[in-house]
Amino acid sequence: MAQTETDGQEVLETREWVDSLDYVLSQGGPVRAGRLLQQLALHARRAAGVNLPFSATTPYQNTIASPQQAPFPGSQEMERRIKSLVRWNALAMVVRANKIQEGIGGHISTFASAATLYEVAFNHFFQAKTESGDRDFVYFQGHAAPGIYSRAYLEGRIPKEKLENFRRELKPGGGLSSYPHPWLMPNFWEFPTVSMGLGPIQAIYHARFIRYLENRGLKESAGGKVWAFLGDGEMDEPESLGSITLASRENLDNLIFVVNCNLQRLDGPVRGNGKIIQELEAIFRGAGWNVIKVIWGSDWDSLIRNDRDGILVRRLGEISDGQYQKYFVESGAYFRQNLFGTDPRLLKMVEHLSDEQLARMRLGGHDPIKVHAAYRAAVDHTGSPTIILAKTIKGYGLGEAGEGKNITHQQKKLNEEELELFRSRFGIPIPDDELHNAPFYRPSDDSAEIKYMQARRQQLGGYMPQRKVLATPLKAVPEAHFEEFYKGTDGREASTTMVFVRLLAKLLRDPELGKLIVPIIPDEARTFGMEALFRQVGIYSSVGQLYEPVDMDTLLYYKEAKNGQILEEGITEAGSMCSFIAAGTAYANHGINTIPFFIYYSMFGFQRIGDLIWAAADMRCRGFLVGGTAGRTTLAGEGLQHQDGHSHVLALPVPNLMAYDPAFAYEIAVIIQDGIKRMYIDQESIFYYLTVTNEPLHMPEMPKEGNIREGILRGLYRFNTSNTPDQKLRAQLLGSGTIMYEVLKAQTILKEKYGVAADVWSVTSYKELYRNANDCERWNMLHPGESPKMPFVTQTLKDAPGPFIAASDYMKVLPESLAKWVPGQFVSLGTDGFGRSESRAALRDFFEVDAKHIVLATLGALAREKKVSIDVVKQAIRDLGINQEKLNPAIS
Ligand SMILES: Cc1ncc(C[n+]2csc(CCOP(=O)(O)OP(=O)(O)O)c2C)c(N)n1
Ligand SMILES: [Mg+2]
Repeated sequence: MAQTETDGQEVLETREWVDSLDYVLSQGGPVRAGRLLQQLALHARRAAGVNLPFSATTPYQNTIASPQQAPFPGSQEMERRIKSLVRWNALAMVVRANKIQEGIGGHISTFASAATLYEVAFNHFFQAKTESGDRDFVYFQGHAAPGIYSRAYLEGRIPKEKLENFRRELKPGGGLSSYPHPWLMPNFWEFPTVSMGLGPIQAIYHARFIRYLENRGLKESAGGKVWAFLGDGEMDEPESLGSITLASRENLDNLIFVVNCNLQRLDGPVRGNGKIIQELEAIFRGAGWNVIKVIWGSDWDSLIRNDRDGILVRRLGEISDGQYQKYFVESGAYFRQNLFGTDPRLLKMVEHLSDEQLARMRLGGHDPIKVHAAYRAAVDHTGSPTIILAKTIKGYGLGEAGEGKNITHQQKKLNEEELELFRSRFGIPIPDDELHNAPFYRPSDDSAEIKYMQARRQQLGGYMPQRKVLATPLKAVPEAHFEEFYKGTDGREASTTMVFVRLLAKLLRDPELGKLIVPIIPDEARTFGMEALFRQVGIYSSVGQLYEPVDMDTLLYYKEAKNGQILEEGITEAGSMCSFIAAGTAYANHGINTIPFFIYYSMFGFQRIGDLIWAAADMRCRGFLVGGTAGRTTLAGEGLQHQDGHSHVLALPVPNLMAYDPAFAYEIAVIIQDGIKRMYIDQESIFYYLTVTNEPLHMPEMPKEGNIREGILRGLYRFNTSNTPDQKLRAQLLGSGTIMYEVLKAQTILKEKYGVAADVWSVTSYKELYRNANDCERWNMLHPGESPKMPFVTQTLKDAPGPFIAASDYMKVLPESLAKWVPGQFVSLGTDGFGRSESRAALRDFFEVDAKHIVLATLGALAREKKVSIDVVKQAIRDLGINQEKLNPAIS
């Protein structure tokens, strides 16, 4: 009894406070009310040590209360009709594709849940071009592609035939790619997002890169936004969350995440036993983002407004996502009983609603008014990035065919009855007898719907998505920058990293080119001897340098500046790669030919962030990836996790990536010079991977004879010829990277001790040679009877006598990929296996790529050709001090 009395008193007391607050609200507005609450909290703490319980979340209701909503500016009815048309054609595209070709796939339910989120943005927010010439960038969720195509069809940008060939890209006339791929649809898609997690992290770094361009004076600040549309399941990817504090730290109010919280992923609920919206709210609020929850549609407004004691919102917050999912598929009666039935006061709140009305209560993400209000608030918000968490139903509108069901993600077929229901629900004028074909439907150009949507897009500057290359080609880069490197180091020793850094410093000083270069480093500048650049061009910081650097009195102090040029990203290869992509695609997105050089520990490149490199390739990204401290035996001491003997193997799969393993300064100069020309003058959609090492070596002068430049670029040239070519015993040694120097030592030993005259070849790119050889073979296969093409590698080596011995600091498979085109016996030495912490000499002995093993391999090959006796080889093992019983490095 006493309990109830206290309860009653509490209720009364609470009411009085709420009434007072209402009064303050009506007189002073929400800002005043917020201040008052803060003062009350402070007072309570001071007076009686009352601490508010920590809460990372706000109650389970919309962040924007209905009175605060921006008014909806368009025609709701017209936009609903347009949205229905987009829905229908998106669905028809997938259903038809799978009727024609069983198993071709496609997704219906992702877009079905996101249609309102997209349509409101298309009609009111996505700026294709503002008056100031700026624009928005949109990362569309990959699986929503059918909806984006469908809209483009209605806009008259994609013909029906192409729609028909969704996922049939090889059909005559072409089709539409399954997901956003700029490589495949270079005039349409800008950002490949379907590998989940890569969209959000790229969006963050893109938004930051825009600020970088603005702060460096390369771009006018004009208020364009970067939007990323994401799945709630996708937020589990580490890349989705891993860089969110960068966005808040950098105050990126040009960035908006829209997470479609349909509570489901592929197999089932995202958080069946929890609440994904609350979880994400806590994470993003904690990280300093502006969080806008769009949970309930307008149907809920009056219920929530009348929930004076907060019992409804409390109850809504108790229910798990798994249970909410159940409500979506259940009847209104179940909903009433299960959700409201726990408290007679709750039941009373909904007694005026029928079961049917209850079942139809819309969620926030399906209500254009709520979605519009959230976007408006996000666009107007300043000082931090915004995330919108919109609650929706996966497969919305599919009814029995999958709405809200666990199977919905994979649903691609609808029977006639299901099609009929969908058609009727969205009011598409297709007669019953045509329904079974799921025909596309587009009203005529002068229909109200098409006119409305065209007018909206016109108002917003044009269609989206649309990919255009805006930059004009660069002018030729002066030869003078490169000349010093052709001369070699004249007896001094230099590592290829030092050479690269010196060349970079020179390019940075070029009056035209210099400003376009974007050096990107994940906390390894000192490792690569690049600290001189700190002072030369500064480290980018959006706030400048707010402290006195501890090394201020040194020459190479850590200089941060608002117009600093280096992107010193900290320890994030993924983030750095995203900066690389942003800078390497600016020629298209921003019309600026920025040239990124991303310099990193080669081991943490392809192996760690290979999928981002793949996305960069898809995006036609340009620039130079520079794998530093590369090579399994060249990086002394670091051991298993650091020594990279396979990045060149992992570079093989990327079709438009040029991969080079240069040995000498002049090779680096030739490659970079040609790279800039091909990418920024000739406008080729390629990018570069270059390995450089930290072993100080004598850099020779570029040989004068032969077509060395062409050889370097195509992958192979003769570095030197044996000076005793009349010798009976001949061999050809192929070297690359620092192992070239072991090859040169082997050449001397072979000559002096074994009377073998060997030529030395520099292989700068096994990948280029492999690609060229395959290209020739393919052509020959397709053109029988015509004079066959000879691969460059065969052509170059065809007159070279003796066996061929290749040695590199990478896996044996790399040279071996050429074996069948090498005109003679071919032996490959490489560094298969786990690295060790050791000295270079010990490592090269262990991996059998040092001079003595090259000598042994050469003698063995000559013995197989019966040119030397086997006893010579046996004796060599003893003379060279080779341990025959040592462990096999490949498996130990
Ligand atoms: C990196 C990656 N892993 C797995 C997939 C396969 N996949 C495609 S969609 C999907 C579920 C997506 O769920 P969610 O992010 O919630 O998007 P929704 O369709 O619900 O909007 C999965 C696992 C993928 N595309 N990318
Ligand atoms: Mg989902």
